[in-house]
Amino acid sequence: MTTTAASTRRRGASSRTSSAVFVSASASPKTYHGRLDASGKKFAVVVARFNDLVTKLLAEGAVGALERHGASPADIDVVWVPGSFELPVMAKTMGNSGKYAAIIAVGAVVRGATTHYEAVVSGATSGLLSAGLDTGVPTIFTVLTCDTMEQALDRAGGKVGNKGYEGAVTAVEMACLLEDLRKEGKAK
Ligand code: INI
Repeated sequence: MTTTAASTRRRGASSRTSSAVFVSASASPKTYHGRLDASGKKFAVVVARFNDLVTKLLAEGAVGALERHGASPADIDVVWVPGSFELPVMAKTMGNSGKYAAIIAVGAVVRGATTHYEAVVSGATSGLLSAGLDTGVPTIFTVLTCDTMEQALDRAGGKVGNKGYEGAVTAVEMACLLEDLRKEGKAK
């Protein structure tokens, strides 16, 4: 059988001619997905005490998710700070310790409860983003921003689930993904 560039292309194999390079269609990108294996890794749950009716439930959800995915209780540190505004500095300094695979920042800012809702929300949001970027440690944003306490409770184990649990699963996924990429020298 005669092999032409066209027939080679149809079969998906590589072929080089003077005028064109055909890349093998059988080559596929290497794809990474974060495993959900928290075993052997250390995690920090940094929790705001403000609105602790809500944040206590979120923190319990986060710890439950970490343990459920294999983390040892001894490898989980839960650190309480006064309010959501204080989450970033704690997340950043703990992240810089190099001990943690990920940090889950937990808070609840309720609009009705404050005159400086926007200030607290924007401080926590940009501060936690910077903490993660500066330390390179996944810093998970689990700060509820709600209009009412009822909405917050709905997200802390109520009818909308537990965002603390979800945040911890995100932390495990990111920690595993970075671990795998670092093993191959593809992330620092
Ligand atoms: N902190 C919160 O975590 N949630 C809130 O709803 C809130 N309100 O309503 O004000 C709040 N304020 C405290 C703030 O986070 C700081 O602790 C405080 O401003 C001292 O820096």
